[in-house]
Amino acid sequence: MKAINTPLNESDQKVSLFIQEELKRQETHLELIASENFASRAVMEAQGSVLTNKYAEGLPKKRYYGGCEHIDAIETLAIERAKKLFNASWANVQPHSGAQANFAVFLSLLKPGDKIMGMDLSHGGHLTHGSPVNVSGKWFETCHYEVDKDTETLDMNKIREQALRTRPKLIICGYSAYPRTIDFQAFRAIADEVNAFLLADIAHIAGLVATGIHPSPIPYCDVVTTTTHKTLRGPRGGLILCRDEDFGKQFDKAVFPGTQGGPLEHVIAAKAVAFEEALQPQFTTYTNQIVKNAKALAKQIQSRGISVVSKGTDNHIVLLDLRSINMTGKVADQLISEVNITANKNTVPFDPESPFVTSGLRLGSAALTTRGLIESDFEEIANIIADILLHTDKIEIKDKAKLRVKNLCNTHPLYRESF
Ligand code: DSN
Repeated sequence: MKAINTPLNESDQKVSLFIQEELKRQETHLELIASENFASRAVMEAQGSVLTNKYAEGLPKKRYYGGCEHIDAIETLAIERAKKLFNASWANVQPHSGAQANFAVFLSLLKPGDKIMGMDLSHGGHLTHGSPVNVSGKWFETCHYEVDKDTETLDMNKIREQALRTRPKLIICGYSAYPRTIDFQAFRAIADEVNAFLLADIAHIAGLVATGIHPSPIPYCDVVTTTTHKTLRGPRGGLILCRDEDFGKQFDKAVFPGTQGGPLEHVIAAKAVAFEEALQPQFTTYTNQIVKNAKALAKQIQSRGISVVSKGTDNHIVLLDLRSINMTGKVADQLISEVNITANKNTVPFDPESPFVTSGLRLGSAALTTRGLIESDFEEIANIIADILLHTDKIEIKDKAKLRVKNLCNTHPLYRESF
């Protein structure tokens, strides 16, 4: 048999084994990382297809290589589905990631030294929104807004005052660890007042936006970026959307040749599949359940005496403030991982700890909702986490927690057939 026809488990047993081990890990652990989800077999099949072989710089019908007729059909389908899903006039489906999507927007709208204003990373913002360690913080002047100390939510009056004082050229809204609804219309009013562009990065809430569970930024923002793999449940990748086609053409150029080379057409095909899945009524049922589950988790964990940032959630994120039980995020992360629950330590607003230690634990409900868990299951998860964090020295509680996790995993199988 020629090497090109040899299946992975014969041609490279090491890689094949590691993939099988990772599948087992995903099946036997409770996945609460707020930015993760489980893509469908159809999405993964498209992503693992022969499309990976094809170079297709440019856009459908405007390529630099021959042989793009099928690629063009696929990318056009992805673009049309993305526009329909988000009610946008224009879409670019080529960004390799959310960070790449944001970088292309910056290239298009800004010059080095211009000022951008985004949420502070430790309050829930993102590295690409002006962090000093990211190109967005190195090439642009930055100023950051924070959440209000008492409510731990956005205070639009304070953000307006800051924008009037600092006069940014670009305002960024949309976050990585903010559990509450974002008022895009209020951001638009501020951007208009200071003559700034407005970017919404909806990487986390894209699935909720697509289904109307969270208000859409499209009518209010100059441009919207997102990833496709979080609540949207597609392949790992990025997407740029806007309502002005002429503006969109600028973003096209900023993606290629501005910041990227050959598009990942196998990923674009998988995005097309995921967008079609998200257009189905069952996906709205799914995203509704995501929020119901997060609310159940937040309520139950608070009833056990563990504080939650902003005292609840409107989306898929529940951010525990562990100062309420004198614990760091680093310790909590370790404790829950010992009973096969996966999440991540995270700063909370006004965190006294470093980003490596933190005072918070970020939980998300999207992935386990895909596995079919409902509110009562999330209450059980809240109780398992509380038992573990409140009784760190009791080995019998830990042993029992592992069994409770195993039971939830067994009763909600992930992929029903092996790969
Ligand atoms: N890493 C993603 C998250 O966890 O929110 C954002 O880039």
